[in-house]
Amino acid sequence: MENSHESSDRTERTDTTASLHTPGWNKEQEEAFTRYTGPYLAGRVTSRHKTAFDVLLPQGETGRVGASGALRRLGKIPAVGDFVVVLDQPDSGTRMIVDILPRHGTLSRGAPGEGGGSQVIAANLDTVFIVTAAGGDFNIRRLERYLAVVHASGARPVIVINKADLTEDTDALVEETVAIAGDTPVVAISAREGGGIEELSPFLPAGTTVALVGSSGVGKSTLINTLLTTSVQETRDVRDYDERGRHTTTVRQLFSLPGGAMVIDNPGVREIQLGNAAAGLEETFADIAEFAADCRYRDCRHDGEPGCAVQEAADAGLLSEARLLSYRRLMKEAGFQAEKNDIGLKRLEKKKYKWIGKAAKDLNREKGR
Ligand SMILES: Nc1nc2c(ncn2[C@@H]2O[C@H](COP(=O)(O)OP(=O)(O)OP(=O)(O)O)[C@@H](O)[C@H]2O)c(=O)[nH]1
Ligand SMILES: [Mg+2]
Ligand SMILES: [Zn+2]
Repeated sequence: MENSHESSDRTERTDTTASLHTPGWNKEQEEAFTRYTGPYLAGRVTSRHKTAFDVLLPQGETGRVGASGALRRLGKIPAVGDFVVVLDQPDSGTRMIVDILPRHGTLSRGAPGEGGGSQVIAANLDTVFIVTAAGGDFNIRRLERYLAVVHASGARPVIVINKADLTEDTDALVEETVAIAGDTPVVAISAREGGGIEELSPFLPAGTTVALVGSSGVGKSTLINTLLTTSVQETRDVRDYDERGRHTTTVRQLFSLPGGAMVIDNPGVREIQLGNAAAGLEETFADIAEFAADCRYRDCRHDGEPGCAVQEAADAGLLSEARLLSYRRLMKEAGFQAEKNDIGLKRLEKKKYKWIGKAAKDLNREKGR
């Protein structure tokens, strides 16, 4: 009896400090949160819906809450993985996100469509599993593109080759991948059968957040189910993809693993847009950057300039021609998107005012405009 009394006492004490123990957050976020005294909770966005967000709250409870008007007026949209400040006033029934705590490891992509700009896919990532599969999906050039995007995010990439059970020669795929991966670890697994899964555990210590990205049908949700040791995410036979071209996972979602790591399942994408990944290209093509140190011109684009050491390396067989082509293509695309993003930003500014709608007009009138 006494024991149970003690433990309920402890639970109560935990209540008041619980907001300081949001799993996965860092010092910077914790510090930013200390500015909030009063009826505020720190939480983490696990899923985003049309107008509301699922937020994991300190007691392990998940609440569906909206974002405050002030936050929306600032154009701040919480993303999955974000640590947020929730105003919680049970008396008045108010519960809403009022702030987004500082982000790190943010995965973005160039927004589709004419607007440009970049979209935050997921925030506060330590690691990103770039998932591909033996068979039709496996493509070195696509992996380079993913590497560029992930390197630009600040999170650490890991290449996961799934469906190892489908091929006799996993080693060859791994070897081919390692050749372009630089320092990025490459792991071959079979998510469905569980083969090689334990090799992922060094990347999943308690408190880390990992996002899974990759084409539709490579087995991201299957891997999450295996890691969760229960089937939470719906998966579907690959043959259905070809016939209907639909994706199984449609909502981005964060899950807590039994070991204390958190994983984010993403809907498969056809081709990831580079967005502002120019910075990530340097790291992805570190071998080219090394050769480039000997180019005659400092701003050499390694595209036919005289005295280009990169071209010389390719001619000498030290660098594959296909990889050089891939580099050029991605560089051009990144440059193009950077331009597009500039235009997009201006448009976004205008759009933002449209969103604010009447409120903005009122505000402008007040300002005497
Ligand atoms: N042979 C084999 N099949 C697998 C493996 N992992 C997943 N699959 C199958 O691949 C199909 C697609 O798996 P999903 O997990 O739904 O793929 P996904 O990447 O989540 O797809 P989206 O949600 O559309 O992005 C399913 O039929 C899985 O059973 C594996 O290791 N080996
Ligand atoms: Mg899925
Ligand atoms: Zn050059």
